[in-house]
Order: sequence, then C-alpha cells, then structure tokens
Amino acid sequence: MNQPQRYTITAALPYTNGSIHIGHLAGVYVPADIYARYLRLTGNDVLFVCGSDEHGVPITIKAKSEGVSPQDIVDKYHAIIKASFEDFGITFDNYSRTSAKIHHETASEFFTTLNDKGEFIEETTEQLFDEEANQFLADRFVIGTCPKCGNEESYGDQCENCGTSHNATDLINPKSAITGNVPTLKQTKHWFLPLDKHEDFLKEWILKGHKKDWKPNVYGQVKSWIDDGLRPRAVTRDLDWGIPVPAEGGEGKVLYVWFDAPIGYISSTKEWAAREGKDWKPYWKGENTKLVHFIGKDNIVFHCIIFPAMLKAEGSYILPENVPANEFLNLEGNKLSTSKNWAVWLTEYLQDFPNQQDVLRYVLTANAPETKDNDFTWKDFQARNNNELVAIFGNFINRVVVLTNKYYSGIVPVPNELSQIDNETLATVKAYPDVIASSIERYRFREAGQELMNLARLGNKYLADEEPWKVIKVDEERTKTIMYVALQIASALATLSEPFLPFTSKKLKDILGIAQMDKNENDGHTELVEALQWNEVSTKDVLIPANHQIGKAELLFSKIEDDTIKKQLEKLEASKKANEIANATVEPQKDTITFEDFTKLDIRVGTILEAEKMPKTKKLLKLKVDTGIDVRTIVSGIAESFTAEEVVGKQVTVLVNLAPRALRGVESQGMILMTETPDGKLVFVNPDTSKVANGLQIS
Ligand code: B3M
Ligand code: ZN
Repeated sequence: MNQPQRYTITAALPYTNGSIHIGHLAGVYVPADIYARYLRLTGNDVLFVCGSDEHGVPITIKAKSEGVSPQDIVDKYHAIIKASFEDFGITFDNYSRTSAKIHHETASEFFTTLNDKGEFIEETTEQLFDEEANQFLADRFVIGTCPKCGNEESYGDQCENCGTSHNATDLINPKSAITGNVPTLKQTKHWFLPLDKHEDFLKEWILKGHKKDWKPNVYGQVKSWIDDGLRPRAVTRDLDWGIPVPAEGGEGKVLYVWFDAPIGYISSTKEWAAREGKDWKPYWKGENTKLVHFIGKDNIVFHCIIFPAMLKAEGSYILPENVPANEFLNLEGNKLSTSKNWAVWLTEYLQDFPNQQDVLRYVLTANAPETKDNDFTWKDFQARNNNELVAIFGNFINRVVVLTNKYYSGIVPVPNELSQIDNETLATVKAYPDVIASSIERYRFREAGQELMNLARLGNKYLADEEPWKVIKVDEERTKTIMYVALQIASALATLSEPFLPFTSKKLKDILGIAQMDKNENDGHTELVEALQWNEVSTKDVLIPANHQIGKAELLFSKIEDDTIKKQLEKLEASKKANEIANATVEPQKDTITFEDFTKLDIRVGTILEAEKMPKTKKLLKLKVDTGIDVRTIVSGIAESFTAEEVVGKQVTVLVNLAPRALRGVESQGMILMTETPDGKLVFVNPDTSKVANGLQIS
C-alpha cells in the first residue's frame, strides 16, 4: 500500500436552482465520498471540498420564473442541498457557497492576477442582444443549433448533446430564451482567456503526459477538443448577477460563472482552513498534493481545459492529477430532468426511506454510470436491496451475531486449531483490503462495491459449508473455532464497508462492540475494541479478539416490499402525466360563430341505459340513452376507451338534434360529448351528476 499522501478532492459545485437528484449522486457525490472516506481510512491527509454554485444564468432564469430575487433562490436551495448532503452522509470537510465573501474576494483576486499579468485579451466584439428584453444573450439565455453536432437546442456556452463548449455567436439560428426573438448584434467589451495560447501546454500535459491513466471517456473528449483547435473564450458577461468584474471598464459586467465556479474549490478550502486553524496553501500549491476533481461528463471541458489553463496562467497552483468524470444516469429508461420532474429527489428519498441512505448509496454504486450511461430502475433498487444487502450482507451478520449470543452469551469464543479451510478463508479475507483498494484507486467504484459484497458472500459460504448449527450438537470445540473465524470476517466487513455503507458500518461496529473512529459517538459499551484501520484488516492477526463481548443482533437491512416500489413508480407516473398535460398541443381556435349559431345546438343531460359492442368493429358501441325526451339509439366511437359494462348507468352530455346518420347499418340519433386526454384516452364531458336530471338543457 502507498505512502500517506496529501489529497485535495473536489466534487462539482451544484447549481442552486433545484435540489439534488440521483443523477448527481451517482455521477459525482457518491463516488467522491467513497474515495474520500477510503483515503482517510488509509491514513492520508484528505481535504474534501464542495459548495453551492450560486451564479450563472440558470439561477436568474429560475428566479424570474418564480418571481423572486436570485438571492432568494440561492438561499433556499443552498440550505436544502447542504442539509440533504449531510443527511446522506457525504463527508465534505467544507461545504461553501459562491455568494460567500471569501469567494468573491478569491475569484476577484484571481481575475486581477491574470489581468495584471496580461493573460487576458480585452476586446470589443459584437454579441447577441435581445432588443425587447434589453439584454445581452449569453449562455442559457440563448438557444440555437450546435455548430458541431446539429442539436437544435444547444445553449450559448455549451451543447448538452455533444458536450462541446462554444461562444454564443457560434450558434446557428440563435433565439432568445427570454422572448423567443431573433437576437441582433451589439458591440460590447469583454475579457477573453486565449486558450489557443495554452494549446501547447495542454497538449503536452494531457496528451503526452501521464494522462493515459485518465478514463477513456474523459481523455477522448479532451483530445477531440484539442484536436479541433482552441480559441479565446470570454470570461466576463453583461449580466447583473455574479461577481463584478474588478477592472477598469468592467462596470455592469460580471465574471462568467464557469470562471468563478471552479475557483470556488479554492475559496471553500480557504474557508475550511480559517475555521480549522490550518494553512490552505499546501492543498493547492504543494507539489506532492494530488488534486482530484469528481464531476459529470458535461463538465469535462471546464475541468480539463479551461480551469487548468487558468491555473497554469496564474502560475502558482498545482494541476489536477485526475478528473474521473462519469457518464449520465437515466431513470426508468428516460433522461433525468429537473424541469420535467423526472427524478428521484434526495430530499424525498430521505423522507420515503428513513435510515436507508446506504441502500441508495449501494445501488447507485452498483449501477454507477462509470463507462457508459446507465439506468436506475426501482425494480433493480428493490432487487439489490433484497437479494444482496438483506440476503447476503445482512444475513451473514445476523447469523454470526445471533449464534454468538446463543452459544456464548455474546462472548467471542477462544478458537482451537484452525483447519485448512479456516486458514484459507482468513487468508482470502486479508487479501480484500488490497483488492478493494486497487479498484477504488483506479476509480472503479462499481467493481469495488461488488468486491465488498463478495467478502460478505465469502462469509455466508463459510457458514453454509461449516454449518456451526449442526456441528454444535457433536463438537463444541470445533464450533468455537468456526464462530471465531466468522466473527473475524464480520469485523473485516465492519471496517471495509465504511466508505460504501457508512451508516451500516457504524451500526455493525456498535453491534460488535468496536469503537467508532470518532470516540464521542460511543455510548453504552464498556469493553470496546479499537476500530481497525483499512490496512490492519490485512496486517493484524486478530481482527476481533477472543473473550470480547459483542452486543445483541439488530437487523442491518430490511426487505423492501412490492408496495413500496409501486408507490415510487406511481409518483413517476404522475410526473409523466403532468408533463403530458403541460406539453399537450392545444388546437387553434375555430372560426367565430354567432350566439344564434350556438343556440341551434340542443345539448342535454342523458343516462346510458344499455350498451353493446358493435360486431366486427373496433371502436363502436351501440348505446341506448335516456335523453329525458325519449330513449334513443346512439352509436359512439368509444369502444377503445371503455367496455360496454363500464358505461352503463353513466350520466353523460348529449347533442340531441344532430341529424341522424347511419353507422354500419345502425341509425345513430345524436352524439355523446367526449374529450381526449394527452395519452389518447377518451373521457366523458360529464355533467355534475349530483345535481342534474336527464333532459336538462345545457346552455
Ligand atoms: N455548477 C454543475 C452543473 O453543470 C456546475 C458545476 C460547477 S463545478 C465548478 O450542473
Ligand atoms: Zn452539440
């Protein structure tokens, strides 16, 4: 195992225009947290920082749509996001926000340094302008066709389809996202970072350097970017929400959100250092520090090209060691979407599944979109919980703890001579820290999580093969050895599960009477043994000593029933319906008619008395309808939406003076009024059935 090392780990700063969903968690925060926890457990000096990204157009758009100020929006979501990360066990050493004073200062200073060093080009150019909104259109204020991939919904600064980052003026057929107008061009001055000037360095650093150990998806994107040729990028904007440009001529302008946001990692570090009485500099300037950025794939260019170019231009910072960006997670086959409410929201999950953070952490790890986009389904969530966490991990621990209590009043038995199987099993257990570490260190968290489960499998298999519950009847001494070995495996699991299943690890340590890393968290136990460090699972002979008293059994996981899953699927179904209704195209209004025209329609309340399917037709039902005037036959094309039985007894609205016409040889004497839902199902235009009688006229 490696020498202790200093690490600065960053997780993408979430935009504060909405809550966190499973896509963010799987792509960024769960792997970053596993990594940070693992590195701490292996004795490294780890700083794990994040914070809210509170500038940028998405925030202003959200504020506009809700009729509140951008500050209101960021205050609201910063609080929600921060609390939900904490509840979910994401162990940031600091969670800051880019509206914080320290960040404004740090970002301004950074800009000023580059400006003073002549690292920017100041240029007056023509930019897109919306005359009606009286506003320049940058970033998400403008939508048009991506010059690279042809996606017609690309934003001004980035295409979400192909990931390309471009200038707003590069868009083909740009339209204002505020008014829908075609923008005009207007002159304005901006500061540009000449990426082309850094091309050689970037090529050297990324393409020829050691970046071959970067994930292929990341390396490939960056290479294609560089191969396409780099151009100057504006780092200022004509907006009023953001960090004011600290330079002459900068009035009314702010820093581009992607200029200030990554500097947020540095400000968050400073905030942490000030609070903890530490020096922030080694974490950003120490040559031996490893800087690792956890992000989603849409952020690759900003972290692998633009931010490194900024850091290099500044001159005193280290560059990232790795940027293990993930692909995207889908939900039940569809792209996650905040605006369409197609998501599993962390806040709702925490409410619906109290104390089950680890289940979601486990499933998102097992299904992480590491090399390709992946799908989250509730069925898979249930299956992984029931078949893996409950049936393998939970079951093993439960059997060990129950039997230890039953046979030995909870005291770890003194073993006799170990058999060959015992020795082999323990040797395999001792190999696990390295096996799991090797996966984590290569950012293969799925694999790492599965290896952890394999350790639990090993425990289960050992018990199933050795059958202490049978052996106890014939050989009490051998049973002691079996239980001792099983308890060693349980103790290994308590330590090695910590990065993946931190809540479970804590609970398991409590059950086994193992002290937590944080001693204050222990109460009630008197004879605690020390928690093992990661490597000690390999190096120590005894993982939990004989004669140590463990606690009573408690279930680590519980089965998730079909009903629970059904409720979640219904929630999603409701989102889908709401979207269909919101997106339903409304037919244009027909030509105007006079009041006289309207009064010609005789519309009455009626009741369907009988109904039968018309033979050899798909759509037609033959109805007998009591119109209050008479009982008549009406042929209605509703058979694809209703069965005959369903409609009998229904009170409906009938156009009674429609000229009779023959349908498939049956004369229809009127029409039932219907409308169609967005998914194409017919529904009756119902009278208020509690108040009306047949024959009443509708006017
Ligand atoms: N605020 C996250 C996003 O693109 C963006 C990350 C900033 S990291 C410096 O959703
Ligand atoms: Zn594109």
